[in-house]
Amino acid sequence: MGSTNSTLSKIPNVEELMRETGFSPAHIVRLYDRFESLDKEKTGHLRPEDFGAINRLATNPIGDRIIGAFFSAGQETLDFHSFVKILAHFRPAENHRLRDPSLPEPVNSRTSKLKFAFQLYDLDKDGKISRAELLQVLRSMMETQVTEEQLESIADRTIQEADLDRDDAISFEEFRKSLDRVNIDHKMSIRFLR
Ligand SMILES: [Ca+2]
Ligand SMILES: [Ca+2]
Repeated sequence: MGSTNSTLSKIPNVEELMRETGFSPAHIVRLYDRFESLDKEKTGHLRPEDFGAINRLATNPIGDRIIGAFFSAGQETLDFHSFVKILAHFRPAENHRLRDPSLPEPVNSRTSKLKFAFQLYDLDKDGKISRAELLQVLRSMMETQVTEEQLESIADRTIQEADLDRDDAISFEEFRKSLDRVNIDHKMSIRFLR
């Protein structure tokens, strides 16, 4: 294990990483241990298969899509810095902290979290969640507990409630507004950070 400082000293540009992500030294060390345990071949990089070892993802119905979100198009491996930056999306937002407006929006802001969640639904990446996409995600999340008819009615109701411009799809703005009263940290079912 080693002390916090000896682990931190192994990570290049660790100060910058903490500043960018808002993670504490103790957090970074925990994530580093996590990364190392997933990186079985000790290459310093993770591949999508390595995420299969995360039980909560393996059993999450949209686990594959969440894993896909870690890898941008054409990217096959992930280094520690990218790993931490993506996980920073799930760090609870500090709503009341005063922020320097000249700095870029923190990665764990509500907007970033919502964007991350939105792309899990927007399967064809056209910037809108269609009824078919919503149905597909709902189907994979609820599996056998509900009938197809119930699923369709849930999808219809969700779209009706969120679809302000009546184009039968949910844009990012509509998605954001419909979730305004919901705690997004609670909504995101990805808890492998804790
Ligand atoms: Ca779409
Ligand atoms: Ca719409």
